[in-house]
Amino acid sequence: MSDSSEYVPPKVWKWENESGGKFANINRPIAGSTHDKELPEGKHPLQLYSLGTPNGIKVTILLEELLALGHEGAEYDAFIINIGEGEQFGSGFVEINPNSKIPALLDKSTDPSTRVFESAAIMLYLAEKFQEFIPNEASARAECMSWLFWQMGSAPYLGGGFGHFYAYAPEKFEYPINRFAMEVKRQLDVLDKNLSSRQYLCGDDYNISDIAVHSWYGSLVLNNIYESAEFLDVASYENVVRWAKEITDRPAYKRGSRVNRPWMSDGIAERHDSTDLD
Ligand SMILES: N[C@@H](CCC(=O)N[C@@H](CS)C(=O)NCC(=O)O)C(=O)O
Repeated sequence: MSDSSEYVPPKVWKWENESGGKFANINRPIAGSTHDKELPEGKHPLQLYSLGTPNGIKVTILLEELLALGHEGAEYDAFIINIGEGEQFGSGFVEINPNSKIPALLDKSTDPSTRVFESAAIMLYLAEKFQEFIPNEASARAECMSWLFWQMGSAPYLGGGFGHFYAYAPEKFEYPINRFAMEVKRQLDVLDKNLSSRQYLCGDDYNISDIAVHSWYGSLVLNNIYESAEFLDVASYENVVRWAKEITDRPAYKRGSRVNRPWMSDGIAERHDSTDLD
C-alpha cells in the first residue's frame, strides 16, 4: 500500500492488491457465490445462519426473549457461518442473502419458506410475527422504527469507520480515526441525551430498537468491542452505561449473546435445542 501522502487515485479503480488489515482476505468488489454449498437444516421452524458479531446477536437475543415469553414458534436452529473462511459466499447462503452477510433467516413455518436478510428486517419480521417487542400504537411504533433505523444508519460509522481504522487497519491513520471518533462520540451523546429522561430508548418499554442499538453501542460502552473505552471516554456517557448494564442483566440477553460465539468461554458454536444453553 502506498503512503497516503503520495497516493493519487487512478482514473479507474481496479481490484489488484489486498488492502491489508483484518478481514482483507474476504473483501471483494463483486457479489454472488464463489462455491457450491448447500445450507444445513435443523428441526425447528426458524433456521438462522449467523455468527456472534454485534449484527448476529441481535437476532439470537430477540429469539431468546420470545422463547422466554413462551412463544414455542420461536424455537430455532442457529448454524454458524464462518465469515473469515468465506462461508457467506457459499451458494446456499447467497440464496437466502444475496448480500453475503450474516445474519440471515429462513422461516420454514410459511409455505413457501420465507427468507429474510438484514438484521433489522429480521427483527421486524420476528417482532411482527409474534406481536412482541414492538409497539402497536402508531406514534410509539414510529419512535421504535426511528431508533431501529438510527442503529442501521449509524453503526456502519462505528464498525466500518471507527472500528475498522482504530482496531483493524494495517496502520494507524490519524485522519480517519479522528473523523470517525468524532462521529461515534456524537452518536453516543445522542443516545445519552435520549436516555437521560427515559429508561429505554423509546420510554418505559424494552423493544427491538433497544436490542439492536445495544448490540453495538452497549457493547462499545461496556468495552466489549474495539478496546476503545478509554480512548472514547465511554464512562462519561453515564445514561448509556446505565442502560447497557440493565440490558446485559436480562436472562434472555445472557442466553442469546452466547450463541454462535465459540470463541467465548461460555459461548456455543451452534444452537439446536434450548438445553444447549442450559
Ligand atoms: N446491514 C447488515 C450488516 C451485516 C454485516 O455487515 N455482517 C457482517 C458481520 S457483522 C458480515 O457478514 N461480514 C462478512 C463480509 O463482509 O463478507 C445487517 O445489519 O444485517
